[in-house]
Amino acid sequence: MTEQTLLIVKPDAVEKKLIGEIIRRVENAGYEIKNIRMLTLEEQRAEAFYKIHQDKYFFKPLIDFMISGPCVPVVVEGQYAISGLREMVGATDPNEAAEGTIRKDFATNGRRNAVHASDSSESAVREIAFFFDNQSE
Ligand code: 3AN
Repeated sequence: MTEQTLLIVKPDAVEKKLIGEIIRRVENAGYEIKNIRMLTLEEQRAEAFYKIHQDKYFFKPLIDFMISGPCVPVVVEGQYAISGLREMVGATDPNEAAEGTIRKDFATNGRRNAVHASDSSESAVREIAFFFDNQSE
């Protein structure tokens, strides 16, 4: 089944000049890049994106990190892209991420963890629309 998912190259990975390397891995795995942009999230937009985590202890530092610099949202398409990208990305904490995953190789810790990838088809639809509908910013 062909699916689309949202990958975000987070501010830490942009700062480390890893945009190309991360996208190369995704393309080498057989996926197609369907859309891409670079932006710096405003605080309220970041809070809206991570609304599901608003009561968690890590919410404020997560938001501060996500607005700290530019990020690169990417629409990725391919067979079972949602679960496939989650597998390529690896566990939230790089210490728990499998060998060869993007977070194992590039994340600093559970917050500065290089990338985001949608965790379900509902999230993918919402997150792609969040960054690529009504693109006036
Ligand atoms: P994932 O991105 O692996 O699906 P989520 O959705 O549970 O992780 O969490 C969203 C983001 O919140 C993570 N990518 C990470 O940046 C941050 N986060 C999650 N758990 C923690 C934690 N225990 N400490 C710090 N930041 C966290």
